[in-house]
Amino acid sequence: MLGNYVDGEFVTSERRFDKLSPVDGSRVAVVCEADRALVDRAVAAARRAIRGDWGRLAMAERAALLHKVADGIERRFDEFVAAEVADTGKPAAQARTLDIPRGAANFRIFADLVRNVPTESFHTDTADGAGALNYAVRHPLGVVGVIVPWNLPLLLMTWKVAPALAAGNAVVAKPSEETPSSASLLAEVIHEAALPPGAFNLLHGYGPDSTGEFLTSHPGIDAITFTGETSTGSAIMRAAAPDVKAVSFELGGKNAAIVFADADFDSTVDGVSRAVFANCGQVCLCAERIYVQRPIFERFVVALGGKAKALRIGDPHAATTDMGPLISRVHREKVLSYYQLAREEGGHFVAGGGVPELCSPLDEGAYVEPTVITGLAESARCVKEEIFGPVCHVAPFDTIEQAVALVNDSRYGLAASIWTRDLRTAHHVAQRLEVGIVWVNTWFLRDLRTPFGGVKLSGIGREGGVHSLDFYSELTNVCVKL
Ligand code: NAD
Ligand code: 6OD
Repeated sequence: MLGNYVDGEFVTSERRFDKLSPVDGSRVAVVCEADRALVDRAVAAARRAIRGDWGRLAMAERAALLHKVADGIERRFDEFVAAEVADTGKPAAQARTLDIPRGAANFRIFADLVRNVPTESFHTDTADGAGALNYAVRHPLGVVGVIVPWNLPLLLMTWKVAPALAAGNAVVAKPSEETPSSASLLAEVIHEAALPPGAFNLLHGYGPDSTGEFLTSHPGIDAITFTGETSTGSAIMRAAAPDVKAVSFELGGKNAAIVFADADFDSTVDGVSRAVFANCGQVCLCAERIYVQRPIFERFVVALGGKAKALRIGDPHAATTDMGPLISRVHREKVLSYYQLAREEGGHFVAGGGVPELCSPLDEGAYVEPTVITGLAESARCVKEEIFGPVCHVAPFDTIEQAVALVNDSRYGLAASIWTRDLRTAHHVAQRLEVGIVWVNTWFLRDLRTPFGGVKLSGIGREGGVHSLDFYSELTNVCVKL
């Protein structure tokens, strides 16, 4: 059974729910749902921690504790991999190379960063000639509510918990109801690292009318950092409004890739295939719109379709598996409804479009076929709306102007990738795209010091490096008359 972690103790609760495996429908865990009273306890414990032992720690002591958390994740690496694979069905190889290493790296980078980021200072002239000195000092925001989704559970939770703690805040975090396991292990590792009670609290539960809503509307929370769907961000913004809580939002996307005719063909097909199908298409940065310059359009479509058909779908523990299931049967219904919609909208299926035939027990899982579609109008819902599955639409373009206009014709603005050998074109186009992140000849290559976030419906604010510290702390300017 997975309990909540409040004030340095693991606590159960009356209400429980089952977490089911997306691989075969079996029960992965029984999870304790935190009710309003437990949310109150967690928030109160966090407040006490800030005023008590946690708040009194020197920055270097805090950073040392966060390094211990990173070490703890690495010590229990295999358990984290098993937890992440059990909850999500993602290939174990991916959990080993991406999700879990990033969990540890997130703690290390922000522990180091917080000790190395200066604050500003200005000398001001005054009439008497003596002048004044201004300098800024950083303070934690207070109690930070962290709400994260299920697609990269440990990576996304630690991406927010680590900088929040590094900046001296106390945290009350809620993972997705779909992915409680690695978050519970993280609570154990934080407990073993001996962070003062209340500095980190973990609550399990759902969103609306459950733990998520109780947390985000709680008057004792000073700020909310959220990753998830845009519509959820909107609901959380409403919950945050009465107390004017600070918010940082990393939301949905309808990301595009632009493939120019001069691109290195084979490596671009590989790169775009990864951008579409990684994690079964369930990365917020995945590309669902591919624009290919006309001279190579037909050849590219055939090659990408071939990549989709060649992906080996199956047991996430098998070394040969490239793609696991979607997160749940409910999510599969959503993705399949878009496949059906694409048919009705006149799309041509180059690859996929249905459910793969798998043997028992995987036939009870949430598997879908990786899918490549062409021929839809730019106004089609499948081209406009985020599907969050292993699917893309490929369309031709002729000129740079046209490509830029197509990519920018979206209510979302998270990420894009550009594939070309001509760096002049790459820079020119990259700077005109209305997105937070552009990759050139690569995808999802991360340097954790860089700004990460989206424009339009894809988010509010930037995290990463100093931008995380800017969100998770307040600056006070001190002006000293000399
Ligand atoms: P979701 O919005 O349904 O849920 C995310 C979290 O919010 C969960 O923990 C959920 O329990 C909680 N929640 C739901 N309703 C709530 C409410 N009213 N109040 C408080 N909490 C609530 O998202 P999801 O389905 O888990 O994740 C997929 C979505 O996340 C996609 O849209 C994807 O693009 C987005 N995403 C964005 C980024 C990014 O960095 N921009 C990263 C990962 C995922
Ligand atoms: O790499 C990151 O820091 C990050 N936040 C990735 C988000 C991926 C979305 O699914």
